[in-house]
Amino acid sequence: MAADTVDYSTLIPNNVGLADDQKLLRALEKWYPKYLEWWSDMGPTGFIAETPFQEAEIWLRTAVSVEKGGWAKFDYVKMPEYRWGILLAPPEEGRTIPFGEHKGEPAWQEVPGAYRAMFRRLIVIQGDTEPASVEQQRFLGSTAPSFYDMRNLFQVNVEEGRHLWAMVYLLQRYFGRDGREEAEELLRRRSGDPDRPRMLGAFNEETPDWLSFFLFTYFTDRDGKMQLEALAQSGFDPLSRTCRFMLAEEAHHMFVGATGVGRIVNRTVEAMRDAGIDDPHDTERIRSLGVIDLPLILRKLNFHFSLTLDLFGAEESTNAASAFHSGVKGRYHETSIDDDHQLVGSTYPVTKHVEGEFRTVEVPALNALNARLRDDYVEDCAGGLRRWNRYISEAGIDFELRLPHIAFHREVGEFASLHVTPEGEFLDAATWNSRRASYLPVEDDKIFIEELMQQVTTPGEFASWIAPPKKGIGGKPVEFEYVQIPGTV
Ligand code: BYC
Ligand code: FE
Ligand code: FE
Repeated sequence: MAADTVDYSTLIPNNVGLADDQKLLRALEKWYPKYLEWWSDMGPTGFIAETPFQEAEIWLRTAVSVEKGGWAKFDYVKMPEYRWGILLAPPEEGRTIPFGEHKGEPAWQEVPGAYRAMFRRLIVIQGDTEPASVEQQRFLGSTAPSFYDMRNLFQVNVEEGRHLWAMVYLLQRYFGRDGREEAEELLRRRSGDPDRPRMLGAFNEETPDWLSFFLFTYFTDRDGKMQLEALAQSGFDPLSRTCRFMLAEEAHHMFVGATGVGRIVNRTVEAMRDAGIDDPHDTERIRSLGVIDLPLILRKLNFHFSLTLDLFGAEESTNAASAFHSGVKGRYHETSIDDDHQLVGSTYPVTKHVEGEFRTVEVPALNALNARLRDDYVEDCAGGLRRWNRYISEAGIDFELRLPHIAFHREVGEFASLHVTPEGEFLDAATWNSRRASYLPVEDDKIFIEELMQQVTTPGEFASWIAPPKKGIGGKPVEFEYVQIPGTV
């Protein structure tokens, strides 16, 4: 079968020839019911009170091909019946390893023994984040601002589920018994559970409301994009192809975040203008309009951005150096970088703190790969902010959404436990803490948002705090019934 056609004849749609690999097929079919059990325990829940919400029909896209353009098909689907498939981007003929000490050698079709532990760890970490995000978002349906948004949430959720499948395929196909055990563990850990937490910090935090959800998909899914781009460079070809296909889905997740925050900002400035309010800090009056004040959006942004920076690991890392040197994990846009792709003996500028100030220090480039990917990430974040700020300035309001300094509110790496303001000023702990409420969301903000966010389930209608999107999705208009509740049709 051609690599770009997907086989739907097996329980698990795939373009990896599962039908011809009975052992693997059996392992995956054994894992499937456990996955479904996890989905029903930890997936979207309670989004329609008093009805069997698992029966709701959602207008979802399913990947049916791996060709660029036209890879997805839209239809009504009950989420538990979603066809989670195993899809790899088509192989690149004659692909060679693009970086590291094996640069120029043919890409590996099997895992080299010497790098097995490294690959296994990175694949498990990648796999762990996917179900974690579904767990974090599981209660959001019950406060969805519209059916359009609820559908987008569920689209993100089923695709994060598929991303878990993608990693589980690699584990079961290439890592034998260890891989099968890891695949089970991926279903056992739980976001925020003190006894068996998810592996990375940000994935144990709550995503309690829709502003958080949109900031998460804008900032944290974008870490996903950067990490997948780096893994897509890998010398291990099946990993590379898997990640390349995941990136096609990832783009929609960030679209949901970028447009979601943009629509919130839009609605706020529109309501302020209509009420004749110029001062973005006139909190009480702005909130009484049923919209979210811009300073609160900024505090939430500060939180999600700083938490996501921690996901890049320590600025200087020997793990990252080994992964690159061995051909396991590359850089963002590796093949378009103009250098020797080996980095032995070259340096990279890293911001560090030295005696209460920031200094740029040249460090060995191999050790600075986490810092470099983070720098690329920060640059990639800028586009959305430019657009959001344009909405604000066009409404004649004097306010700017800005990314906080990279050292603000960090728990991993060079800046962990420092007390730095969003503007990058060093403070002592007491002063920083006394000003915390102007940097990060506080209890009062949480209560306000919680009260504000009430579910809206009339097709085409939107909650007071968010503007409708410019257009609908999957070929349908904004007022389309993206979610059909059983018993109502
Ligand atoms: N929390 O040498 P270092 C996504 C640990 S998001 C807790 O700097 P390294 C998605 C680290 O594990 C993308 N622990 O580490 C988004 C290490 O521990 P051990 C997910 C942390 O390996 C939204 C120690 O600290 N994919 O897909 O260079 C929705 C030393 O650190 C954290 C990946 O991350 C943390 N934040 O860098 C759904 C790709 N940071 O092993 C999905 C795979 C570090 O010494 N992972 N530690 O005990 C990696 O590439 C790397 O593991 C990391 C860390 C970049 C995460
Ligand atoms: Fe993902
Ligand atoms: Fe994602």
